[in-house]
Amino acid sequence: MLKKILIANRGEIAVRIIRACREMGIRTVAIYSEADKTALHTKLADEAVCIGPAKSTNSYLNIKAIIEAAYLTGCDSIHPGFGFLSENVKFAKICEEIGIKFIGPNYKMIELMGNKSKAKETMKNVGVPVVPGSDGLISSLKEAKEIAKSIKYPVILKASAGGGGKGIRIAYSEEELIKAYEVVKQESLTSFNDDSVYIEKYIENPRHIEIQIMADEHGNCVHLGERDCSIQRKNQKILEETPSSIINDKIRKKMGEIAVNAIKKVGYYNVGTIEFLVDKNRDFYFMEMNTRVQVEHPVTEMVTGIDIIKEQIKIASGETLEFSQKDIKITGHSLECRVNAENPDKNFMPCPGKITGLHLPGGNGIRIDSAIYAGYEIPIYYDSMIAKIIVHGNNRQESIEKMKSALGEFIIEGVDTNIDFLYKILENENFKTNNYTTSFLKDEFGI
Ligand code: MV4
Repeated sequence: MLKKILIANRGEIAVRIIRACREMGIRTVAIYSEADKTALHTKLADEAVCIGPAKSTNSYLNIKAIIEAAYLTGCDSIHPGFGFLSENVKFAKICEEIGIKFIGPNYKMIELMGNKSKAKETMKNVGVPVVPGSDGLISSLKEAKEIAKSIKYPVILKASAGGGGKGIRIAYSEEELIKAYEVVKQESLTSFNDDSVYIEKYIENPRHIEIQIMADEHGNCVHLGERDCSIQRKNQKILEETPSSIINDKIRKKMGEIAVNAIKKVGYYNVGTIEFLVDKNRDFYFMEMNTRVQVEHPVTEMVTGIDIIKEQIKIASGETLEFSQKDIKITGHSLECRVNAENPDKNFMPCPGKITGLHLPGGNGIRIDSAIYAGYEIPIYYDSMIAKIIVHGNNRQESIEKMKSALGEFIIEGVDTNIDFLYKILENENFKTNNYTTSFLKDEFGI
């Protein structure tokens, strides 16, 4: 079993990992920037090392400083959390080269799945349904036009180095395709120094359904059901739930089996998420694979009873999975809402500042993952998410009631938040009747 883990992250996920380690009797080392001297993760860890100034590129993205901190404190492993260096190939590779265990997949898997076109090709070759489109990258506008003609408009152009909504453009006609092609290539070159692009049939108003997988380093793999993450604003998830009401047991079994089979065939290990687009006919297609633990992992924990962070650590310790697919049972329904320090009335402008008053909700089946406390100064340098409310009920209706109760009880003074906006989503008729797609916020709230 790993003995001392450096958590190469901050905020609620760093606290979440420290708590899991504490329960497992594993010592923890936090890293913090100068802006996080008073942060909760810095206080909760057994040791804490300041690794640089506030700016992420000089701290939480500073590979050299983080590796040095791990080395100097005698850590045998590093947990990257999500964001920051969690999908950084160079970081994972250096960990392997110097013998510090990266708690996640092999760096080659991170590299493969980070190349969206190669990821799609790989998944197709191991039996995962993919959206019709180009066979790999497109080399010219001429080729894009020909493929668009055969798959019919609308089409979507995607940067291979993109992901999570960056470097994509939709075209409803050849005229729009000509413009979109140039824009995506230029944008991708600027953002990722790589202008490789591929093209797909555009699926109108899909649902975003993702499958949580977990594999040990001995070839065993299970899936932990799906998460519906369709409620997003500018490709930022706001609310996630499981199970998804548009997925019946037959589709769930098929998606899970396809995902597990693919993972086994590519030789992936640790946790990962395979994202699918589900169209109105309930057909599903591979979208992307995330090679890290996700923000929304707690909803899966609530319905399966499996601690995903602990399992990551056990897998990285070389342990074999203690359960097989038949042991995985989905019980009840879970919802997560992301509470952000932002002002929805000012185009969701981030709103950092000092928390002058705080009361966190509680109750049966109500969990708060956060790193805030009364008097805490939310720094301006990082992500605006300050807490996740996760609820677990016997069914979707009860989960919605619990979430509304928790949102109503959540008191935070000194900063603006999106709590009232989240409440409006839960009261929305189309949300309540599960009649929503990825265009929900645009259709219902015009954003
Ligand atoms: C798509 C799509 C429709 N058809 N691909 C968004 C970011 C990245 N995950 C890929 N995305 C999409 N790819 C095809 N062929 C629609 C989206 C999309 C989306 C997908 C899931 C959740 C939210 C979204 C918001 C905008 C676009």
